[in-house]
Amino acid sequence: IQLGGELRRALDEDELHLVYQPIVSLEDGRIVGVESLVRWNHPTRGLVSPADFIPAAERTGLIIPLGRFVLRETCRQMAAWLAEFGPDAVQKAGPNVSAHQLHDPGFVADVVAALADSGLPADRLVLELTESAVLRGQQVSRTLHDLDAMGIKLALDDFGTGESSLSLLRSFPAAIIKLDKSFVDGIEDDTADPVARQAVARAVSQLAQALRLDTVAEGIENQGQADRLRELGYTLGQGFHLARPMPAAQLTALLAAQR
Ligand code: G
Ligand code: G
Ligand code: MN
Ligand code: NA
Repeated sequence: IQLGGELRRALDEDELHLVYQPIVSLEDGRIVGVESLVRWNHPTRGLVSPADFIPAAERTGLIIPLGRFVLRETCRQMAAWLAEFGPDAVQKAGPNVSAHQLHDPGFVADVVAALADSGLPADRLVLELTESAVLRGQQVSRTLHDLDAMGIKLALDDFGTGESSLSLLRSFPAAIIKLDKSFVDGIEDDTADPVARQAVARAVSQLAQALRLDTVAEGIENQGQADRLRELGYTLGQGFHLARPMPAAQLTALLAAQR
């Protein structure tokens, strides 16, 4: 699909908005954080998935203004929740960040500006990075260390699916590991392959504990998975069983209900 050319218009015409998926305590069900996810409400195609337009945005370079919009909107919304519900309600929020953004020399300045304009404290912002986004280059490494020094939390997304998860942890100032959904699928089912997934999930939680990193198990679709992940050392989870991505107003109502 030829979405690249239309993305510029989408940005200019406010066709993009964010939804927020809660990250939930597996112990008491409370919302402790959120991941922000972009949505494109296209005038004729309807809702277009980011899986379809993020690659086009990366090809055309529009990922830079698009990513800036996502970052600014996430900070603005999170600052509003913080003001309304206080620091214990929803503790952190963050978007996904593309490799192209990390390679953009203006990225750190964009983050600084988004925090300053929203008033959001740096330690409330989580940036979700995939291993492939992080792997290469001195410039990226410098960027990551600058962000870490500001107090921003860096999360390694889709953990376990990359080529060098373990060696990356030595050089990357991560605060959070997000266990990929592929290790969560079927983990509640005690037959041969799920047992291997349990071993991986346990190893990742033990590694994270040793390195003093937080963990989030992703893609939890039923209570059996949530229970099993808790047994394997996970205290935080995300997934359709816990809560779907939702508009800001709906999450505001949930936060009001858990107050
Ligand atoms: O939300 P959904 O499951 O449709 O997301 C599909 C993919 O798009 C996921 O890999 C997700 O990380 C990615 N994605 C969603 N929102 C953003 C965004 O704002 N920026 C980037 N770079 N990726 C995003
Ligand atoms: O790649 P990343 O981890 O950023 O992808 C996040 C996307 O995964 C979210 O945008 C969301 O739409 C999707 N997602 C979240 N929870 C679940 C789940 O339980 N099942 C499935 N299939 N997708 C999920
Ligand atoms: Mn993510
Ligand atoms: Na992920």
